[in-house]
Amino acid sequence: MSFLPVLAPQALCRDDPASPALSAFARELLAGLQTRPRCVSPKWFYDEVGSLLFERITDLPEYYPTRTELALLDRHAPAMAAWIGPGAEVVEFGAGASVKVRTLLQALVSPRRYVPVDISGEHLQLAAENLRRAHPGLAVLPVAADFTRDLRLPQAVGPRVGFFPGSSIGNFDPPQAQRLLRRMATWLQGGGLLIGVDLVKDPALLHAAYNDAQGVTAAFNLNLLARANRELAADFQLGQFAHSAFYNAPRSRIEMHLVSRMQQTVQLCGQAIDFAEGDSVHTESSCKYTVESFQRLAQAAGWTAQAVWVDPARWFSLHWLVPTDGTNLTSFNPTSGADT
Ligand code: AVI
Repeated sequence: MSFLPVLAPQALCRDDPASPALSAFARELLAGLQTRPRCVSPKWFYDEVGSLLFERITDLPEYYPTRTELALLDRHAPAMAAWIGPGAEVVEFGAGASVKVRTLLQALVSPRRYVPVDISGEHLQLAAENLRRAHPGLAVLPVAADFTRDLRLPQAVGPRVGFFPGSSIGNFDPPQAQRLLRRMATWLQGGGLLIGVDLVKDPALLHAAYNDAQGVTAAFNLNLLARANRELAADFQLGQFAHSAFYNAPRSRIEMHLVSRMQQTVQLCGQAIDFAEGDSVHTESSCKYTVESFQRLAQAAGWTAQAVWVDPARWFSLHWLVPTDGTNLTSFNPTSGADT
């Protein structure tokens, strides 16, 4: 189901929150609920249930990013492939079901290998098998890893190109995003990066995208608490928390929160966590950029924008970035710089 070891809940939840026996999820959730303002990383949304809920979000009429980005890929994949060049090794960060990369792989000239990286190992193996069937000649080497922490990639077999679609970069605040982009430059060994970035737009459209009529986004947000109940034997009453998503204009970001509907105490890993009515847990930020503000961020992280593709409504963008220092794909050396 997830990357967590299969252990009884009590083994994951000893009384001491610093205990190494606590799962990473338990440790981070406890720490996030004990700090002020309360805050938990959105990466914990994506257990099996959360990943399925996210797939449903991408099909919602209000959630424009996925279909807009797919349309951009469909339309401009040949131009993207021309920038990337032949014989590339494509490393996808947070690959999930590896859907978007298919259009890109089809357009690329003789891609050498596809390396999907994802936190969820099981999801990854399944997606890799599907992709091998769709591209019989392509080597597919999945890497199960939390790239927000560390990443060890196999030795490169061709010029490395990063693919980071979906505007997942928006789920990091700008300083974190800058750090992540810097680390990607190291992992890509002088290769380029094709990255999807959601754009600033009418707040009403943004509000609708994160407050859909069917309540799928609310279920996705609340699944964080449901996951704690399933995996950590916590006793969150889901009906006692409300999904809240709003556009924070000064920070150009959608914020998602879980808000306590009443005063209550929740048991989590031997700790009693108190909530007053209206107390909120910040579960996700989704930062929106202009083309220029994203290019500035990328530049501060050592990347230069060489090309950008934007849909006619200017809702979403895909950027082709190369390292500013000039060591890009043409200087690829297959014997240097591999991590393993
Ligand atoms: C994965 N990420 C880019 C999505 C977003 O839009 O920030 C996650 C999401 N959260 C609510 N709906 C979708």
